[in-house]
Amino acid sequence: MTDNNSPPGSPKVNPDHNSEANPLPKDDSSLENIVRRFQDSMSLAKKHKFWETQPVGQFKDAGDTSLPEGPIEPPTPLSEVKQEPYNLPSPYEWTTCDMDSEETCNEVYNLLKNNYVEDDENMFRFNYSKEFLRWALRPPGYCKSWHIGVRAKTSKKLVAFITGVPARIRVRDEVVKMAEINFLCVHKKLRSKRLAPVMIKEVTRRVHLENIWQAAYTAGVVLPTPITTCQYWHRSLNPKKLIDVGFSRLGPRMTMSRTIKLYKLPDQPATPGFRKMELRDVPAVTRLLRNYLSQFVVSPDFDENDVEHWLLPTEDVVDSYLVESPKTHDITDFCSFYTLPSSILGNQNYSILKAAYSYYNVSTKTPLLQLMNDALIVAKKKDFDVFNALDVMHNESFLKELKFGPGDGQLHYYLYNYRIRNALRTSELGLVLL
Ligand code: MYA
Repeated sequence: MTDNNSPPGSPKVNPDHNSEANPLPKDDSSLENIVRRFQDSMSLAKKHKFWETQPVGQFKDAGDTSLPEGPIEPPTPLSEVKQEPYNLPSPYEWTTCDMDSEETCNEVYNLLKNNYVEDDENMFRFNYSKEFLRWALRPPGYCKSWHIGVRAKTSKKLVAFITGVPARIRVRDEVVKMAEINFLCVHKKLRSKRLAPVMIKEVTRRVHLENIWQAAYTAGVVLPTPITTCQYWHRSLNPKKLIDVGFSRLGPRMTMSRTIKLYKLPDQPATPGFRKMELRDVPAVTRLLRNYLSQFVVSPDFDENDVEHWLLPTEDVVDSYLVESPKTHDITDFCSFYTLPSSILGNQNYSILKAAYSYYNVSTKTPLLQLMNDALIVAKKKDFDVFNALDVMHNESFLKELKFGPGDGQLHYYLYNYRIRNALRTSELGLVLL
């Protein structure tokens, strides 16, 4: 299994590491093919020893529209939730990571910096900043007990991590209290020892203790069963560096100077009234965003507190801009991106790739294409090397035209203990996880 979650990745062809998704050969009636199908199905059946035991959509049920949408298992009485933590292998112990502590935050930062998600070719690794981690892990109503670490008992070294934060997620007409699970990481030297299932069970237990029974998460690996599979697209802002570090390649019949010219952007945003979001804008942005997100099948149910936390600009973490009509002073459009650098592994000249990730964007008056071009312009001015976006919401409408190229990163979205009858189109998804 590769460790790829989503890209730090480079926009190259994706090596096929997902045989599960391969279609059957056209003529499937020969004995050879029947035997192969049987073997495949046996290996598939054995494939997910842990996930088979969990209340998630199972591969065998895919396409069975007779199964109802909604919770797969009912909640159990809180008194029946296991009160003690799960057992870890004896050299390890649980720790709750207090992200307010500078020391703990440093330990988490270093564990992830050295062991978290890499692209398939191990050229880049996510390098979430400490400020970003504090922001991502302390939204309104967060639970410290959901920031779970594993230490080696003797050295006290932090060797694994998993987190949850609370969120209200709307699925069609239902707003469901969920945990968003992220930052699952096991030290490279402790891989393939089945630590991850114990960590997932432990975070599940702690979420249950708060009377929450559903979760949302993303991963670069195929597990039972994605609600949708998105693709990352990349827009070069600093093409020379991207080519130098192997993130992208010079196109056929292209020179470096033609490439630089191709990706050049104006110095200033084009839209009159385009400005940075401020605290006073929270009510208007919340209205705009709630109204916009209501059209998607799955989206967060943001209130003003959430918008203040998740979207008010925070230096080097999240940037948000809006369009205030110069005439009416109405807030008509909004765009945002978060900052997630990647370490560049083994390059002589560069150690960090500065990437912006498209977050939530809403257009009512300014065409989305123009709004996103303005987002690219401000990202370029802030010295980002690349602007990444998933093909969620209405993003497909601007990707090609604004010179984004498809990447090799696929991102699968999952719900825990909540069945969706059919997989969604990516454009039906209104949720971006960090
Ligand atoms: S996605 C980011 C994941 N992190 C990385 O990719 C960083 C680099 N990799 C690692 O640190 C390790 O390889 C990890 C696995 C820790 C990923 N999500 O311990 P193992 C299953 C879910 O021997 P290791 C993110 O953070 C695998 O299929 N399951 O493996 C969201 C197998 O199970 P099965 C995963 O490689 C996380 C088992 O683990 C993932 O040493 C959402 C093998 O365990 C994955 N990304 O460690 C978590 N990768 O046999 C789920 C492997 O059945 C949350 N596995 O196939 C669910 C909701 C919980 C809350 C519910 C509340 C109600």
